Amino acid sequence: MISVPRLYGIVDAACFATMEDLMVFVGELVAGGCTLLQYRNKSGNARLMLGQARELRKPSRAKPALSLPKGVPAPHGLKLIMNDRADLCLVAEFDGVHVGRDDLLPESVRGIIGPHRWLGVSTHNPEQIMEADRTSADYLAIGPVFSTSSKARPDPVVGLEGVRRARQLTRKPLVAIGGITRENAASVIAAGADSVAVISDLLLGPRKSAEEFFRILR
Ligand code: TZP
Ligand code: MG
Repeated sequence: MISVPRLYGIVDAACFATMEDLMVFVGELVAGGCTLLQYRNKSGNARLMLGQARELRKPSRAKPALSLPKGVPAPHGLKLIMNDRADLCLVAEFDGVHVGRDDLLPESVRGIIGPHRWLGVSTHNPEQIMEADRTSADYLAIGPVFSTSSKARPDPVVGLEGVRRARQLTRKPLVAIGGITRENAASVIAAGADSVAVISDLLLGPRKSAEEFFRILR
């Protein structure tokens, strides 16, 4: 079973005017203690996604001296998860993939990324949690916990009750997402989530924000 850090930062390309802005944001998050990041780009432009993903992978590109078995990703200080796209995860040498209802099925993704990379699956209700629990997903996401303006056509809000119910239905690491801030994050963890995935509340002062999330969720 994997261990997911309390804060899972989401880097949504739509939030940045330039690649430099995006990279500065990521650098700040890492300085604030973030070790798990998801790259999310809903533009539909695969070339752009791959270019940005490769840039993201660069700073911690150092490979270990020992040779690893085939399919075992090199250990990087920062775990990078690709949203939606298993193919781009492999080409950009990311550490995992996160998929939802409109993407390849979890087992199809597993077939592409192999047994070692992380696979995350979005869920929005008890049926989806039970279904995803039976897959080889390494962690499940539940949400939106609160209302969010960061996602187009979000599913209905599940609230803290939705997190509690999810916790009862799976032993896999549970990542809560949607409208989570430093104000409400402790209540989300108290409801049974292992980690909070955040877009908006990291954008203004990412380093300070990440540090505060870690302090609050210790
Ligand atoms: N999936 C469910 S809610 C959401 C995603 C990608 C957006 C989360 O962003 P924010 O700004 O932290 O509410
Ligand atoms: Mg998706």
